[in-house]
Amino acid sequence: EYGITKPKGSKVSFHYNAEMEKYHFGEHHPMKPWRLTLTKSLVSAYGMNFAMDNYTSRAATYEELTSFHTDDYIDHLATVAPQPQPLDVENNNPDLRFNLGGSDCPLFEGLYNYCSMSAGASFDAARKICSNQSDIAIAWGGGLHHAKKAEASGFCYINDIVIAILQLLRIHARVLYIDIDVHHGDGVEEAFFSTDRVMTVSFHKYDPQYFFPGTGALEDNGPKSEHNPGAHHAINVPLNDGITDEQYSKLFESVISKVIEKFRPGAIALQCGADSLAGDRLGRFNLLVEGHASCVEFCKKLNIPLVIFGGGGYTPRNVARAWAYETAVAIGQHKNIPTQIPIHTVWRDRFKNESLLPTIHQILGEPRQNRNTQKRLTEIVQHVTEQLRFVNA
Ligand code: ZLV
Ligand code: CA
Ligand code: ZN
Repeated sequence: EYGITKPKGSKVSFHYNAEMEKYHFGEHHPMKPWRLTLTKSLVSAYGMNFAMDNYTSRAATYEELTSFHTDDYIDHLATVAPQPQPLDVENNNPDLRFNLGGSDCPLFEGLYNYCSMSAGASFDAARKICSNQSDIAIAWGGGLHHAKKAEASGFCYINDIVIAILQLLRIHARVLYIDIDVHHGDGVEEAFFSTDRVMTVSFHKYDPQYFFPGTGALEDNGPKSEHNPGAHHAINVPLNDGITDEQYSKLFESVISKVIEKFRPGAIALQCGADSLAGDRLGRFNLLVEGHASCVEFCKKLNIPLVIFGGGGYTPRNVARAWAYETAVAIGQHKNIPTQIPIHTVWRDRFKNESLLPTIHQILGEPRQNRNTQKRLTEIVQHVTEQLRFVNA
């Protein structure tokens, strides 16, 4: 279909397991695992699988999960029984162990299997990069950046990204982590806080009082002690509501090109949370699919081994559009595919006559007022440049 063939360029692998779709966080919870079904079906409808190596990912093993998490947390996660939702929406129920069972991280049927599936795909993706069998490895079911060593947080139970980066570090001296989810990538930042082998860069909406998780200020760049190797290795790009494609992609390119020049990573881990798109149920930005995907395009052009993860994204049809288009970017076909979504059974009713690349007026959900000034964005680039003066790779 559409003349998609094996590319001469990058070798791309796609890591996916349809089992993840069947789990539910609860009726009113914004995280909908079936957005992965929509993504997969759009990718297939365009025939993109013919240009990739497709793997049915497996569940991560106990050993893989405990490469980052503590044994007692994983033991608890594996055995804890689902329970009715507590009424306490403020999430300060004193009975919560490991922050499980509140409204952000509910206990649901099959939770352990869901988490280990997500981590399994990301782990496999990283291994394909390590063995040089892929140049780009895609795991849309991963990207759960808030999970801590012994704690669930913000819809994330297992930090598949940290587990994948630990694999990349077996082969590569330095790994760059980039996070374009609208939320701060706090779990990944914290996990590699004390090492100079991982640099983390998160772009996010920042409002310490009112926007989750409240961390990730411009001045937070790792341990304050100069004797700690992790100092200056956390980069944060705090943004306000309504940032546009043009501002965001320019900012992304200037920050990331400076980071690459200084840090010279052997591999890149890119979290592509789609809640930074316009109209997202939880997000605040005005990005279109093109602006979001320009980050993937930029990373691909660097010709550095790349693992791509999913993450947030709460308006499922927009999530599927972005991740399908970014899969096309990975295989180098985004300029060739028709923007009219192909008629395909799962999509027939949902997407008929809709574009893969909706404008700000067509995208589902309302755009926000842009509260990002050029002055502030320039200050951000300046601060990042100054931090990088301390980095020697
Ligand atoms: O996209 O939640 O604001 C990666 C990711 O980055 C909070 N949680 C917590 C902190 C105190 N609150 C209140 C708890 C609310 C629990 C229910 C919702 C239910 C319906 C609609 C929205 C939410 C919600 N929860 C919106 N924002 C939150 C955040 C967590 C955001 C996690 C983002 C995860 C996958
Ligand atoms: Ca982010
Ligand atoms: Zn998010």
